[in-house]
Amino acid sequence: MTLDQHLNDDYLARELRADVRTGLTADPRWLPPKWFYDARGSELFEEITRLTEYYPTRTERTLLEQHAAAVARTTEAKTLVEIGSGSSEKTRLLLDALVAHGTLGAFVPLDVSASALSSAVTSLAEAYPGLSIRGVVADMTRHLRHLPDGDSRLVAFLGGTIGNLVPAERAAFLSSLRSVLHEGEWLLLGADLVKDPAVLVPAYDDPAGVTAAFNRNVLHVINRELDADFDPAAFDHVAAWDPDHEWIEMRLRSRRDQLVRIAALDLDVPFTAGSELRTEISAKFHRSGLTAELEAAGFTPRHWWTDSRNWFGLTLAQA
Ligand code: AVJ
Repeated sequence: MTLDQHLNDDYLARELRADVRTGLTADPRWLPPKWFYDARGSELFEEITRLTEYYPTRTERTLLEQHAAAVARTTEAKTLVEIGSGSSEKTRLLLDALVAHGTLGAFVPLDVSASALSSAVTSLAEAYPGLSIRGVVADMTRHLRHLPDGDSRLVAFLGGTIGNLVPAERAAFLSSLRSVLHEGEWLLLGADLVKDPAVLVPAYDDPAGVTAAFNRNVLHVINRELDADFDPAAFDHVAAWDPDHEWIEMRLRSRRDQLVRIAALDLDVPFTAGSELRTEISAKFHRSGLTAELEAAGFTPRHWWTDSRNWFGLTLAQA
């Protein structure tokens, strides 16, 4: 078992500085969602996946339970690559099916969070002693070229994380993924589907306040890493459905007029009461739109699975 660090501390630090400067001096203000996931943020996300209101994780898990064997039979993959693997908990369903099918030799989880990845790699190495396991700490939007080459690879991109990319980023991501795959290799994509906002909004604004804490965590990250003085309690958590873009937008809304100092950037950021900072989009899809995006990137969708409520979609596409 190994862990490849493509994101050394220096790279991460520079990237965070650049993102915070760009995002907090833009109008409207924004921050990329990947900065949620320090150790605490990854823990809070795991807690979100257990909330009653947050249906995507358990819906996708049920789909994987039902269809992992078909994925194994169809792909006969020798290597499973998981992008944005986090704790790799649902991955066990795929690993079990591929091991049972007798083809799998290697697992390559890739994630931006070294802490989530190293604990996942440790526990998976114990559970699957016959597999070669190689964790890759990398930013999926930039470092796909660091994916180990292989043949018969299946790339799993689950959890609906594709929805955290805006359309142009999605197109770039899917094309660059296609370009590192050989013809005939596979992508298993999990995507959250458009549904009643009365279901969507509580999934991103739970009464227990776990998602609010997850959202505010990015301010703690900036305070710690960039010597800033955000008062996270001075920001309200906002989750809004945008019907035109068909995405959920998470924001932090300033409760009062305040000036935030980001010492490491020598930057002062004024917030007026009610002004907002966008921290995440979580796009929701229709089958037809996903198919079109996959085809535009050079993939051929081969299978589509959804639950009885049509809440979440799993699609298996071939390069
Ligand atoms: C990382 C894509 C699975 O967008 O639903 C959960 C992150 N943000 N609650 C999502 C998230 C707020 C999540 N994914």
